[in-house]
Amino acid sequence: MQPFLSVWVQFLLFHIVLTDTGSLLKHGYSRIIYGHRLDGKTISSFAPITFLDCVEECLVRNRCQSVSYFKGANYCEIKFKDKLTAASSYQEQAGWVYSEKGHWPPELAGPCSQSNCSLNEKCQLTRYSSNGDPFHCVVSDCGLPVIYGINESYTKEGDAIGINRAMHVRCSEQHVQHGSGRLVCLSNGTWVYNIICLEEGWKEFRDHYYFRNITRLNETDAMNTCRLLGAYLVEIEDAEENNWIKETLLKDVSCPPQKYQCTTWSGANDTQTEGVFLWGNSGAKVTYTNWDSNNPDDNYNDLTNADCVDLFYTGEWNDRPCSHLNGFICEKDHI
Ligand SMILES: [Ca+2]
Ligand SMILES: [Ca+2]
Ligand SMILES: [Ca+2]
Repeated sequence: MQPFLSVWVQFLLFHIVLTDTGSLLKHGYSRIIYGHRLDGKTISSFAPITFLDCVEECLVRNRCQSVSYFKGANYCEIKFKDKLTAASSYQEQAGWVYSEKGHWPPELAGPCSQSNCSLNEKCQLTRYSSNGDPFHCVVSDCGLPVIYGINESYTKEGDAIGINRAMHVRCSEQHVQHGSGRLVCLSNGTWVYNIICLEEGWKEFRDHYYFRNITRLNETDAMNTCRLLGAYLVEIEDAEENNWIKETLLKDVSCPPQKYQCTTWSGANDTQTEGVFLWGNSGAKVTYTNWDSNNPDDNYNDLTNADCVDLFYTGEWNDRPCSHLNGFICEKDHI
């Protein structure tokens, strides 16, 4: 009697779940919007694929919000936005259907409805599992690229943020663009890109860009200001770089004979270990130095530690308390 009962219960359960999903499926179908598409905002696209499989591709990704499907070509685009979060991209387009993830039963994704994959991952069913897990998570997209100075609204047909897909970006109006603007999403989920956006006034030397800011800030605020510009406090690797900085960026700075009064922050400090100077952004040990003959002295009016490094207009280096207010030089790597 027992086995029979068990089979019967299973049958009943299966029937209930199926019927329930069936009615929810109807709910999903009833809320499809015909003749509409969300333009752009694509994670990935698939063809040929059935509409229901398209919805499933969306359901197994945390980031997916909606799908746009072109019936004529069985072409599916899964999107990281929907018509509420990207209203201006929601358009009338003949032959397309628009549907939102929330209108479909999560169970349509099978065991993946129970997954806790990250935002940039998708859930995949495991066929031959050694540890019994019915699914696993794999990287699915690179997320939206974070690049200083780009125009967020620019997109190109076919752009997508999924693995092995490409995006095209432009710099915003206030910036000068270097590079093609093409970005490719690598299989490890990171972007490799060919663009750098700079304000007027940045100068190029050996594949790096530099800008001298005359606002006087303490070292921490100077570093943070450089970071807001997608850059870092200058790191000087050799005599050529030091010399170029002196002749190009410091040439208008002069206050003889009081050279201590018009110094400029570099990115070096010995905050961690006295006497061991590191570059603040990369963490690399300072190898090339161009100390002034009386420095470093770790001394400032006999009062405080001098743990940050600034530059005299002569190009020579001095150690100073990091709280001192100085102009500063930001450096940015090339593409
Ligand atoms: Ca450098
Ligand atoms: Ca020191
Ligand atoms: Ca000093």
